[in-house]
Amino acid sequence: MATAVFTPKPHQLANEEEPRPRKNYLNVAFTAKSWLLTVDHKRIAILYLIAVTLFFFLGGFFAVLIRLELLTPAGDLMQSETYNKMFTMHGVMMVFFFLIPAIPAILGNFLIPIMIGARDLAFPRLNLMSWYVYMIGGLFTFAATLLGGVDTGWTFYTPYSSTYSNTNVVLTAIGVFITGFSSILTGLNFIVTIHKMRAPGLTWFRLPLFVWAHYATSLIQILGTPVVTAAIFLVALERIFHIGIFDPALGGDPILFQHLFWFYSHPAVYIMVLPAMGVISELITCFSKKKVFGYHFIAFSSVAIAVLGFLVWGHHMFTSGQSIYAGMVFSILSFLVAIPSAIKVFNWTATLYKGSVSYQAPMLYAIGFLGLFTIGGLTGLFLATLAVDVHVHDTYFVVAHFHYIMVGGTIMAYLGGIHFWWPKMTGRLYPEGWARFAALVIFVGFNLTFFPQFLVGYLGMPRRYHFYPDEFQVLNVMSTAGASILGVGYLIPLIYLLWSLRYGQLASTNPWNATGLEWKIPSPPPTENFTKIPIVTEEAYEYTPVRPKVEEAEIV
Ligand code: HEM
Ligand SMILES: [Cu+2]
Repeated sequence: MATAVFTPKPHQLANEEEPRPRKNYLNVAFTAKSWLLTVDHKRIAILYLIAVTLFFFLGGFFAVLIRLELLTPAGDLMQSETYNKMFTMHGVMMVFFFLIPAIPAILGNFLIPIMIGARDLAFPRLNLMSWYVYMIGGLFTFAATLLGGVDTGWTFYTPYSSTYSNTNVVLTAIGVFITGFSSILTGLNFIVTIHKMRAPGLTWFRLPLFVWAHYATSLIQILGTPVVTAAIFLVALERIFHIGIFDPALGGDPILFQHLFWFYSHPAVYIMVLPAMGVISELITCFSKKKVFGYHFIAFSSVAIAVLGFLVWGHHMFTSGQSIYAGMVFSILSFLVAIPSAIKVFNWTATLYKGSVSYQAPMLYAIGFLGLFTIGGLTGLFLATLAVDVHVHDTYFVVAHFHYIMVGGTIMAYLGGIHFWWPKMTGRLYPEGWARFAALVIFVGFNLTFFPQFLVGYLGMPRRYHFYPDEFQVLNVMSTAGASILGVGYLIPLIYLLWSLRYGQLASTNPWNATGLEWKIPSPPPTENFTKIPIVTEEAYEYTPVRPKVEEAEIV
């Protein structure tokens, strides 16, 4: 099963003949110290991979409990207070400890220096520090979980979070606060690296689109994250010292929190999805063997999203009592932010057109992304429509919308990217048959879980309740069944990827026959990436067109 797809083609044999360098970044040293004090961006990426995977399955564990509770209309599995903690810890783990770091800190860290022909990031020690900061933040939040959890929702809305909740709000807030710095430091590192360390000849418009997407993401990380960290810090301050910031009784304003929170957290949704878009650009071109359609449009749309994303936060507050005129402006601006995303979807689709498309596992994830992200984005427009949002705000319709984008979009791209670069990162091929099977299971499980939530939300089921009227049960049972399939779908790659570390076929330098500097150095790369810094002479994605040659031959 696995071998069929990877039968080396003649041009790959040339690579196979290259002697495998004895020393690479993985086998250069084996001690725990050599890992925990490493400043190699590739090793730091692996540290993130391990930590982020743990948080993903921890967040997933809470999701399982939520879906089990919602199997029946009665709140029979847990108390409502416990249920509130379940969805809060699910959201906090998934957003702050999985979705935000996943692609930038793992794939971005590993690939950006290599893609731009550099030996490391601009500040390698800062990079290691980011990981420690992330881990310390994670430990605080994990401690809050062990000590009984937190129940405010991942949005920490005041005055509940600042005044009334008697759960571990401060500990969780400190965890999220600390982790914010890790994100800011990573963004800073990427921006300086991309500006300063590109190889000779690698102009801005020769950069892989993955790098453009991370550049735009980094802008949001350094401009937006400080705002949410400050807001969460203020919640903690008010709880501890009773300073009146959000509590009206003390002269504060609870809605102020929502402004501060969403000023970051709407752009933050693009921290989660822009890197995913970068991955998709790489996958679609490689598996269509075609130059990307509209390179400049895709590159600039990333930056446009980063800028416009800062102007729409009020669409989360249509029902908060904000002025109707503010609502109208935020509504129009929200429609605008959809345009650059749509441009990307059109360009990816146009790249597929007349490409020689092959359907290996990473491409299956990319195609899944296209469909699911489109549904997520279009339903975002429903929500951006003032009148519609008044009806579906805080219903399962919203839950379905953001899961289509965050799980259907970001996680699909993340898994596609992990499979695509797995041979580069580990030097081993994963079993292709199993990978395709898992991609299919995940796609089916995902849709069965979240599509019914659009319907049940539209019918009026509110989010964040542990019981519901009987008439919603059928749709909820479908959702729980889907979640079980999805859960199995996520476990399969975990198993075969670990298996491949030992038993997988050895990977050649360029198993996908892809362009890009990362495919010109050995798998796995040596610590210094490049023995000689490359000189770049061509545009990105110079795939030799396959079709036209055949046609010419036919004409002759
Ligand atoms: C086409 C672009 C998008 C538009 C117009 C849009 C619009 C909206 C609107 C209006 C809401 C508020 C709904 C409500 O609370 O009543 C919302 C919620 C949400 N959206 Fe989007 N969205 C878009 C893209 C995204 C993306 C890319 C992500 C994530 C990667 C995302 C994640 C979320 C989340 C997490 C929430 C819910 C927050 C909460 O209350 O917990 N959205 N979206
Ligand atoms: Cu938003």
